[in-house]
Amino acid sequence: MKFSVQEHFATHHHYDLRMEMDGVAKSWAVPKGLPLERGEKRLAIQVEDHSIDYMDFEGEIPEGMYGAGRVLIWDKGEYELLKRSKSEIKVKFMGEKLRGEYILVKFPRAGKNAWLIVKGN
Ligand SMILES: [Mn+2]
Repeated sequence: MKFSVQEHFATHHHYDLRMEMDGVAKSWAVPKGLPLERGEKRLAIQVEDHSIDYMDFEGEIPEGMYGAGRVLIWDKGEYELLKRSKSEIKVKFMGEKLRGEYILVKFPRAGKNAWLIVKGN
């Protein structure tokens, strides 16, 4: 399965993590970017599923359209799904920048679609 992280220069600069799952790209907006140090946590807001094709998109979303601004691929590669439940997704990323285990856990305190992404081993 593949994943990608798009850097998105929208009104609010953020990163979009996308993971191929159930035939779609499950997607999270990560305002501060993905954690790179073990134990580091970042807020990740789950957003609507995207098409798998969109995972490779780079370019300019035109002014006036939702998400207007430049999109760049920040990282991409394969991942391995290690565990998945309603409230926890554990993966192993094999990208250029993201490598090793990452755990997404639901974080309802920060809102209905809020998760934390934590870098594991
Ligand atoms: Mn975005």
